[in-house]
Amino acid sequence: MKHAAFVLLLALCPVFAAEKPNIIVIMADDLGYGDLGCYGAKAAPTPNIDRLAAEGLRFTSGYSSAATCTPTRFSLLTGTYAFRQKGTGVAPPNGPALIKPGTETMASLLKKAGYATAVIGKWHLGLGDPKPDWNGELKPGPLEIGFDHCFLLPTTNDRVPQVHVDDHRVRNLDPKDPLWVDDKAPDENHPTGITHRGTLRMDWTHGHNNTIHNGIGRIGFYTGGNAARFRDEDLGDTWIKESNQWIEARKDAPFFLFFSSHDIHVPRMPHERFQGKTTLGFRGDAIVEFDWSVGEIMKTLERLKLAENTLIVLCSDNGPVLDDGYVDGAVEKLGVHTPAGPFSGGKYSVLEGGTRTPFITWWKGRIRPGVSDEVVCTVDLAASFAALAGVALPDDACLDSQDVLPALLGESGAKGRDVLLQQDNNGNNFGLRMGGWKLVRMKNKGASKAVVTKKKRTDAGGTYQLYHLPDDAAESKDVGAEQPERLEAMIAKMDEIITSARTRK
Ligand code: NG6
Ligand code: CA
Repeated sequence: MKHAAFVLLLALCPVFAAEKPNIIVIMADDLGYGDLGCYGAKAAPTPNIDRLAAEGLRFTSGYSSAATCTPTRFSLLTGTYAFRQKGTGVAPPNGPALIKPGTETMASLLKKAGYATAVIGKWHLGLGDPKPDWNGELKPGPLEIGFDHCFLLPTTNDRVPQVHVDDHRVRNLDPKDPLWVDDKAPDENHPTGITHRGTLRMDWTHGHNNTIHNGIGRIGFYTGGNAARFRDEDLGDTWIKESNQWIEARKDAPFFLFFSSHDIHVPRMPHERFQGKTTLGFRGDAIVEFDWSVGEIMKTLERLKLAENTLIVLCSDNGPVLDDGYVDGAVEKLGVHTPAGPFSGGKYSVLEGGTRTPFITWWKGRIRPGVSDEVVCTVDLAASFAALAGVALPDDACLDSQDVLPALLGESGAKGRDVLLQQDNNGNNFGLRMGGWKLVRMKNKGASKAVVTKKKRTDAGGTYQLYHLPDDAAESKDVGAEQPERLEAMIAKMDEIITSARTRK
C-alpha cells in the first residue's frame, strides 16, 4: 500500500522524479521571431521546425538573454547573466576562454547526473588562457567546463580561422603548415578584402575586409593550416554528420547535445543545394538549411527510437539582422518578410526584436502540443535541466537561472518568469519586462539601432522609456510620462537586478 502511494506520488510529480531524458539544445544564430513558418513567415519554408512546433510547445515569449552571441551563450551555459562578468561581449578570434574552469555549467551539472555531454558547432566563448594555442592544445575550453566532447567552429564564421576544433586540437592540422592567427596582417603583401576586393565572391559593407578565405573577407588575419580549412558551404553537413555519429554512439545512456548552428549568421553561404531556395537571398536559404539540420536531428532520434525519451529545446542566440557586414541580398530581397515579426529592433538591441526569438520545446508523448505565452529565457535552461535531471544546484552557481521546467514542459498552470532582464552586447543598455510592461534603459545612446527594418530608426530617445506591450508590441509609444509610479518602480527593479550579485534566490 505504501509502495502504491509512492508510485502514485511519483506519477503525479514527474518533474521531481529525475526522468533523465536525453536533452538537445538546438541554437540558431541571429534567427528572428518572424523568420519561421510556425511564427508566421511565408517566404522561407521551414517544414521540419513547423512540425517540431506542431508536435511540441511553441513559445510566444521565449527570449535569448542578450542581443548578441557571446553573452547569450555565456549565460546559457553558466546560468549567470553575462553583464556580471566584464569582457563577455562579442569575442575576437584570439580571445581567451571566457568561462573559467571550475565554473558550474549546464554541461557539468548534467555530467554529474550521468549524462554524456557534447557541443557541436559554433562556440564563440574563447579558447585557451591567455589566448588560443592554435598549433598545440586548445585549452581551457568546453572540455574543462563539463563537456566530454566538442567539435567547434571556434568563433563566428565571419572571424578567422575557418578550421574545426576537435576536443583539444585543430582537426587535420599539418604541423608542417602551422596556423597563425592575429589581429594584424603578417606582412604588407598579405591579400585582404581591401587589397583584393575585386576577387571576392561576396563583397563586404563594413568590416570583414581582412584575410580572405573561400573568396570571402573575414574579421582578423591568418595564414597556414590549409589542410584544416573548411568550405563555408559544408558547415551544416559536417555538423549534422558529427552530431548523428555522436548521438548514435550514446543512444543507450542519457546524453546532452548542444547543437550550435551557424545559420543564419554572416557570411551566409549555405550549401549549394539550398542556394536559391527562397526569394530572400542567402539569408532565407540559410533558414532553409537550418530547418534541414533540425529535420536531420529529428530523423536520427526517430530512427534510434529516442523521440519519446528526448527533450529538444530550439532557440536563437539573438534577434535578426539584415546587413551585418556583407552584400548578400538580405536587404534588397526582403520584400514583405518581417524577420523580427511585430517587434522593433533586432540584433544588438534591447527592444523586443533583439531578444524575443523563436523558442520551441518538444518531447514526444511528454509535452502536450500547443502554444505557450509564458515568459522563458535561455538563461533559465541550466537550472531547469538540473531540475529535470535531479541535480541540486550549488548555491554559488547559476546565479540568474530560474527553474521554469514546468513551463517548458507545458504543465497545466505552470508559470514562467514574472521579471525578465534583457541586455545588449556589453550591458550598456538593458530591457526589463514585467508582465505586459517593458522598461528600456539607453545609457549608450544610439547603440541599439533598429537594423531589421529598411527605415533607420534609433531607439535612443532618452535614457528611460516605458512601453505597454499588449497594445504596443513595436515599442513605439513611450508612456513613461503617463505612468510615473510604474516607471519609478521598474527603474528600481532594474537597478536592483543589475547592482545585486544574483537574482536566483
Ligand atoms: C560585429 C560584427 C558583425 C558580427 C557581430 C557578432 C562588424 C562591423 N560587425 O562586430 O558582423 O560578427 O560582431 O555577431 O565587424 S554574433 O552573433 O556572433 O554576436
Ligand atoms: Ca548571433
